[in-house]
Amino acid sequence: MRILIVSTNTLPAAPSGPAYVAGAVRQAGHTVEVFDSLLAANLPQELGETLQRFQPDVVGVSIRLVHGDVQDAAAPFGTRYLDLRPRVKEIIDLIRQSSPAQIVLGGPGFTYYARDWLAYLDLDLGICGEGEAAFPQLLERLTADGEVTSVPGVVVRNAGSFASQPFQRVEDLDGQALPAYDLFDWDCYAAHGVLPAIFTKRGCAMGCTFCPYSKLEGRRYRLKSPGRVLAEVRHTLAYTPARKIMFCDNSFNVPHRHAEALCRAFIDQGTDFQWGTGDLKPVGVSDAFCRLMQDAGCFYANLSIESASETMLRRMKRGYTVRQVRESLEALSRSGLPFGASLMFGAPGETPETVAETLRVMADYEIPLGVWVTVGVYLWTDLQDIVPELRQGGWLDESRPLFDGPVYLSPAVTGDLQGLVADLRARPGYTVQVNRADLLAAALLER
Ligand code: B12
Ligand code: SF4
Repeated sequence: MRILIVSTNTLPAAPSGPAYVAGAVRQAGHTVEVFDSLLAANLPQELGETLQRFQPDVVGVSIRLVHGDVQDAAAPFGTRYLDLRPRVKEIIDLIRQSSPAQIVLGGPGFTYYARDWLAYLDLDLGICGEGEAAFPQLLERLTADGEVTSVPGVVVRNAGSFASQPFQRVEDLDGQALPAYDLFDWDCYAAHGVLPAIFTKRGCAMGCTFCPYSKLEGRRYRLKSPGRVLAEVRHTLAYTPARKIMFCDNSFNVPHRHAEALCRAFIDQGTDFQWGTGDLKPVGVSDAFCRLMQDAGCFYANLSIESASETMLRRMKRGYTVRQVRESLEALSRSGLPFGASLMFGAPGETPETVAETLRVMADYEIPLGVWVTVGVYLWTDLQDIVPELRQGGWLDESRPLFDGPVYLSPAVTGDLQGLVADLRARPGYTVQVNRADLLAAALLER
C-alpha cells in the first residue's frame, strides 16, 4: 500500500512519533512518504500537491498536541492559548478534498481523546497508544478483509457509536524499525531550531499525580540496549545536518543504570556527536554522573524540578526530596554543564508558602540556561490521578469535557496570580508560561 504520514503539529518539535511510525510501516513493506505541517509555507497547496502526486491508499495523521500555550507579552499573563483542534480539522478537510484515502488517526494527543477526535473530525478510524506494531497490523487487515476491530488500540466510530480495543505496548523495542528520519527534510527543521529526537526506553516507575505516563506506558521499564540507541543515533545523524540529537524520554536518568550504560557506550564507541535531554530527574545527579554525561557528549540538560517544597513534592508524589533537588543543582552547577530547570506551580495543595519555599531554594543557585515556569496544570485524562481527585472534590464537573482543555490552579495561589507572575518575571532568567491564561483571566474577572 501507499501510506502518507502527516504530522499535524504546528509548534516546533521533532516529528519523533511520525518518524517511528513511518519506519515501522516501511519495514512492513509499504511505500511511505511523510508530510509535516510545521514546515509548510502554504499548507493547502503543498498538502494538496503531495496527495495528488503520491496518491496514498491510507493517510496516517499524527496528532501530538491538542492545546498549546505560547509566549505573547500582549496576552493575559503574557501567554497566548492556542486551540490546536481547528488546525487539525483544516488538515483533515484538505486531505478529504484531495484524496479518497482512508484516514487513520494516532499520536499522543489522539490517545487521550480518541472518541472526541473522531466525532469532532467526523472520521471513523484511529489507533491509541504506541503505533509501531498496531499500525502495520491495521494496514494488513485493511488489505485483507477490512475487518479492523480486533487490532490493539483501535478505535472505530460507526454511526455515532464506538468500538475499541485496549492498546498493546511494544515489548521488544530493539526489534523495531529505525525511525525513518531519512524521509524528513532536516535543513528545514534546522531553520526552525528543531533537532531530531529519539527515545531510549518506555515506561515510568514514578507516579506523579498530575501525569498519566506511568499508566500509559506502564510502570515497568522497557529499555533499548545501548547498541540499539547508538544505531538509532547514527542512522538519524546520517540524515541531519547537525551532529546533535535529543533524547525525548520522560526521564532520561531513570533508571539510573540505563542512563549510565548509555553514557558508557557512547564513550566506548568514541562519541562523535552531542546529545541533550529535556528531562533529567533530580535523582542520582551527582558529580560523577554529571562528569559521565559530559564525557559522553551531553551539551544540554533540563532538570525537571517542578517543586522544591517538601510538602508539594510529597503531595505530587514526585519521588524525591528537596535535599535531592539541592544535590542535583549543586552537582550540575559544579560540572559546568549547560543546564536549565523547570518548575510547575499550581497543583492541588500549592499555596503562596509552598511557592515561596521553592523560590527560596532556587534563589541559592545560578541556572545558566534559565528557569522555565509553568503555572496551572492541564487536566487531560482520567489517567492523571488528580483528575478523579478533583472530580470527587467537586472542583471538576463530570460533564466538563476534558477535550476542551480545562486547567487547574490551586485556589490558594489564584488570589494573587498577577503578583505571582510579576514576581516570577522579575527574576533574571525566568520564563513564565501560564497555561490557559485566557481561562484563568476570565475566571478572575468573574470573581
Ligand atoms: C519530549 C517531549 C517534549 C519535548 C519535545 C522536544 C523533542 N526533542 O522532541 C519538549 C520539552 C520541547 C516538549 C514541549 C511540549 N510538550 Co511535550 N512531550 C514530550 C514527550 C515526553 C515525549 C514525546 C515523544 O517524542 N515521544 C516519542 C515518540 C516516538 O512517541 P509518540 O510521539 O507518542 O508517538 C508514538 C505514538 O503516539 C504513536 N503515534 C504517533 N503518531 C502516530 C500516527 C499514527 C497514524 C499512528 C497510528 C500512531 C502514531 O506511535 C508512536 C510510536 O510509538 C511527551 C510525553 C510522552 N511520553 O509521550 C510530551 C507531550 C507530547 N508534550 C505535551 C505538551 C502539552 C507539550 C507542550 C505544549 C508543553 C507546553 N510548553 O505547554 C510543549 C509543546 C512544544 C511543541 N513545540 O510541540 C503533551 C501533549 C498533550 C496533548 N494531548 O496535547 C505530552 C503528551 C505530555 C503530556 N502532558 O501528557 N515536549
Ligand atoms: S512526570 Fe515524569 S516521572 Fe512523573 S510520572 Fe510522569 S513521566 Fe513519570
